[in-house]
Amino acid sequence: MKLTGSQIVCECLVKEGVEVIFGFPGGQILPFYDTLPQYPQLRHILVRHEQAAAHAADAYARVTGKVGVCLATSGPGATNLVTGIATAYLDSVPVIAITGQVGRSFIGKDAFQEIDITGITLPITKHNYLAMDTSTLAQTVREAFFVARTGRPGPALLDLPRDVQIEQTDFHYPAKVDLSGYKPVLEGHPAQIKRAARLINEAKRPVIISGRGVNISGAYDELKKLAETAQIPVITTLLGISTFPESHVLSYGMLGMHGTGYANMAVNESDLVIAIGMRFDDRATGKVSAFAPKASIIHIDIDAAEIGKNVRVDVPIVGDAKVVLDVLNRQIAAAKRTEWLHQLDTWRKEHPATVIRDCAEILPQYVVRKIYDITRGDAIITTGVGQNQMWAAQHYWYDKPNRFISSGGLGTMGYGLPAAMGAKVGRPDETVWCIDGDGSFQMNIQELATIVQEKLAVKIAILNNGYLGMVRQWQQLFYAKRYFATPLTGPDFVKIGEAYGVPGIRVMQMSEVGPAIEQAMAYDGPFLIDFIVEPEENVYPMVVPGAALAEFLEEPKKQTLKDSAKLPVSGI
Ligand SMILES: Cc1ncc(C[n+]2csc(CCOP(=O)(O)OP(=O)(O)O)c2C)c(N)n1
Ligand SMILES: [Mg+2]
Repeated sequence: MKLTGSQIVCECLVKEGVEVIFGFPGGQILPFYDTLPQYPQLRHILVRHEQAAAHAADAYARVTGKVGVCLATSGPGATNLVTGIATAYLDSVPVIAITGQVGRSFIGKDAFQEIDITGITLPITKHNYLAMDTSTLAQTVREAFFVARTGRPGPALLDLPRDVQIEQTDFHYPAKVDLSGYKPVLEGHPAQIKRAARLINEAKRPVIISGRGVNISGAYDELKKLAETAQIPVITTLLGISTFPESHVLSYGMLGMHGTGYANMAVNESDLVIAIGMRFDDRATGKVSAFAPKASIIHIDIDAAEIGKNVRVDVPIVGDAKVVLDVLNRQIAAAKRTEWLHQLDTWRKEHPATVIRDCAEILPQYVVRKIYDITRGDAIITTGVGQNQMWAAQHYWYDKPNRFISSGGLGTMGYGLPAAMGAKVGRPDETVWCIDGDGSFQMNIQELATIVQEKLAVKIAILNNGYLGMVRQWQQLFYAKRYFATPLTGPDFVKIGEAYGVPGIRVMQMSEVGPAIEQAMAYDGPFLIDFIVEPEENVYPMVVPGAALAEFLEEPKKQTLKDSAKLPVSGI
């Protein structure tokens, strides 16, 4: 059967199980766009900026576990994808980016809208391809998907010259992919697993640090089994949030720069760190030389390159978290560890993380808490970057798997809104809230149009502090309060929403917070709330850059307990 290059790509997408493509057209990808209507099973969602296509595909992939696909034209279309591809790369998200390229005979001639996108994205893709040969195109697409989704997932880019999209050739869907030199290892080494089990069984003060790898591999039950059998406290990284129920008695919240005091103290005092699917990012470790000084470290990760990269590791186990934990759990003895858990509970009482002080102004933490209350902890939360992101991490309690969708590694402002779009497309029956900053929201505000056109009922909470708040916080703490280039005006967000067709309200009183969230939930469609919050509120606790985890700063003002009756018995 002879097909065009465009048809071959579409056939392959269908065979790979793709249902949605987030994209934006242009000249060099037009033959492919002209072919898409022949494949109605491939839903195309027209974004308003290619960056949003990449973020939406990324969030779609995070919530579904499938590969997300984004599509752009050559030149500026392709370069607009770059931030989104980098975001997916740093958070290990399987995304396929398809870009148009100038015709093969024009490559290297600085043709109109020609850019070397494979060169540009080489360091931010797991692999990328310039498809110069139509006869091997099907193999290339199959390979790109295989690379993106297997092992440690990540983005792959496929650059399609215009004439390759048009050229006809025989189509054979390759039966399998066999890449010499790329053989992801799923099963951990039995001897190392045995060593790990012995260390765990002997440990007096063990902690588990759970990362996004647990979400990717779906190792929730296995993690819970390990924690419960051996009575080990579970601490998560930022992207490990939602890998272990936060109302569980063994959950001690997040570690790192804005982690709970007790999580950071536990890591500092522990004699064994069991790190699962996490990569010892500097925001998680604090000062590396002072990280877990009394502990042996077991590191379970699917990517061998992560072992020993940032911290010394005593027992490396390269493999998939679910597979490795399943084997490990069979060698774990039941234990009590009452004393150690009691110690953590004492630290939790001394350094509570759930308190929200009384304040005349609306506190952003309170907004997040109310969203938690009203959604009963059941929503998928996407975030911007900055204080809003940290409050969404700290004050919403994630009991169900994979509900926290945020740009961790790259810290990409502008992620929240397109990510909410992608999440809602991937999980249409779930409630999706985008908790955003006024700065972050303005970075991809144009996607309100996509949300309306596609009828995506996402709920938006802007924590409007009139600042690039996290940067202002650093200026306050480390630059003698010189607030340069951080005070920020915005448009009237409610009017902007209305102009796009998204109803919304502004909230300026504490008493209106709950009713506004209820109103958003009751509305059958997208809804925006502009919360005018205390402008100079800070995120605490905070481990300042370069400090050890145990040296965290706490909220200096006197705290009183608000809504204490609603606090879970345990949890962050
Ligand atoms: C694209 C991008 N540019 C700059 C930054 C640096 N940065 C980190 S947080 C932040 C402030 C974010 O402001 P806002 O979205 O209003 O959130 P807030 O901290 O006020 O909650 C900035 C500028 C970034 N993370 N991403
Ligand atoms: Mg702000």
